[in-house]
Amino acid sequence: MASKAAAVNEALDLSLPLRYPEGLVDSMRYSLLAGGKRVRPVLALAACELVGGDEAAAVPVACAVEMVHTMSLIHDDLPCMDDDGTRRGRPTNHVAFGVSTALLAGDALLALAFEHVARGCAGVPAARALRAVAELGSAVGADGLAAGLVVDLASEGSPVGLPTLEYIHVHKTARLLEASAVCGAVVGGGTEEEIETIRRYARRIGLLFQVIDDVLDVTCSSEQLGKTAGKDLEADKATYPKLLGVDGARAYAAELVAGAVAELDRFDADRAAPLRHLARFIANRQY
Ligand code: GRG
Repeated sequence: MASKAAAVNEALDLSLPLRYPEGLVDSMRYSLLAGGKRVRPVLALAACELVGGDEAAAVPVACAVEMVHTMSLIHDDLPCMDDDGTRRGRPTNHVAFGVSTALLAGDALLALAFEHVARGCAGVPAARALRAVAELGSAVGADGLAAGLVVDLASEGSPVGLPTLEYIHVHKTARLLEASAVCGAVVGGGTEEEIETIRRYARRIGLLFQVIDDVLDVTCSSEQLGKTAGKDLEADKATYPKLLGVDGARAYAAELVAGAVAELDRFDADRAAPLRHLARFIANRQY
């Protein structure tokens, strides 16, 4: 995982050289290269290898999912959204560069993601590259991130039950993790059955990711999480620990990780080891 994340960091750096207009590109690089766990790109690379593909074929989609993720973080932190001052332990993009530049940096990263897949997948059969583009688009738009955030914002301050909470997290968080794995498997040449199995695995770890995020929000300090002090309390937001209790949320997380790992049983055990490990990494992460 560490070596995959290092390869992704290098590819991301190369994907966006500093150029005119420096103000915009600097702001894009500031957030894109700010660290982060690189879970989504690692998922894309590991899924590609799981279906027998060459890791190099998945590097463009791995970079693209991180670009989309970075865009979503920049936009999510804006004053009109979550209004966060800190991200990954440093000032948020709009604090460092101003709101207009941050908005445009997010937009430009979203566009770059698709451009990067279209240009970088030259060695991949066109039908596979097109399918990856469609998968990624669907994960970001009105059936994905944007939908999840709209429902999230609309439900602030009103009581939210488990089905709405699940809708929010499937769309805001799990869809992009799912698309990351599916795009990796698609460009790697997976069969339909393999792609759908990987989709089910990724959907579970996507939800797991959010359940753990919610648990960490109540069990870790804001400093440990690199968040603005006080923001993590967000009294009016529904979370899994609030609806299920911390122990209930942990039990749900255990169920999700077991289900995700079970999906991998149909694959060669050695090849599936990175994705098994990734599921456990997400379940056990402390930040
Ligand atoms: C503009 C079309 C369009 C969509 C964007 C802003 C937005 C709509 C959605 C918000 C999505 C969002 C920020 C969800 C939270 C996902 C999440 C759990 C983020 C934290 O991910 P980590 O822990 O972060 O992987 P690092 O820093 O490690 O990369």
